[in-house]
Amino acid sequence: MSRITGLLAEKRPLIMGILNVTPDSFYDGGRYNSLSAAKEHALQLLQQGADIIDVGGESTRPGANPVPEQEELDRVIPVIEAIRAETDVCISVDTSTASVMEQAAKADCDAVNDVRALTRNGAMPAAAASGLHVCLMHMQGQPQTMQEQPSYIDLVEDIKSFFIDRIEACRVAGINRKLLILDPGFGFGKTPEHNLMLINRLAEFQSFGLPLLVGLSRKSTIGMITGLSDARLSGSVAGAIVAVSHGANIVRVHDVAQTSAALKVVHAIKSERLQ
Ligand code: 8Y4
Repeated sequence: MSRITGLLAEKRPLIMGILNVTPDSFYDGGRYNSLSAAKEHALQLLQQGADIIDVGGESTRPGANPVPEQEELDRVIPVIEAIRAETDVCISVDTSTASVMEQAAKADCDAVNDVRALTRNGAMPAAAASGLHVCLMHMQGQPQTMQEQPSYIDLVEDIKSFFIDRIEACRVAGINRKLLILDPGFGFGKTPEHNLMLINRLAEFQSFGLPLLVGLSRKSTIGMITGLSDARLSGSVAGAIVAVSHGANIVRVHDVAQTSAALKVVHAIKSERLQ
């Protein structure tokens, strides 16, 4: 059994801790010190209760520029190798790039987290050959333009149709359905109202019988509600609690310690045990 399948079988919400290795974070992919800083950050996330470390070298913020392939490899692969040399923790690689998926699999990564749902050139066969888990995220449009004019006939039904198409494409490529994870893509080509509806109606995506992942940590919709202050942390934790209550199996977060404590309480209440 894969590490991720084993964790999902525990029937508790899992925490995916975000490890950014972009130049706007502390790690620039070049120097030893920054590699060791990235590794230390990963170990800190693990100690705070992360079940999965999500290593990403491409910024997908609205308006961000594409990253050259070699630069993405240089940022991400040494960090995955360094984490794996220290621990058995689950690692996902936040990438849409085929060669990054291939090299990450060689470095004993566990999952591909692709905001483009394996639509880039070569990504589908690379993910299939890797044998890794795949998170298929929904995005309307492209990162550069996705927030210009988001529009849906029916938000949930449109995203479900997208999942049907991508699950079928994975089947055709030879990816075992048991490896798939679905994510409605909070903040990716959606208005704030769309984002709130996604969390409110998250349980409708349980019809696929696949694990659900949601990432709302520190995103602008949360900030618009709470104000751009410390309150964004509480707002993100509140969102994670509701997402889990509505069926999320994995939450992707920056603030692992706080989210972990909150979700432990949620789980204790649901099971009426202190754990
Ligand atoms: C502050 C910090 C404000 C970060 C916004 C952000 C998701 C994801 C991202 C997600 C999955 C982000 C890579 C956007 N979001 N992967 N990745 N699901 N599966 N923005 O929601 O964190 S990056």
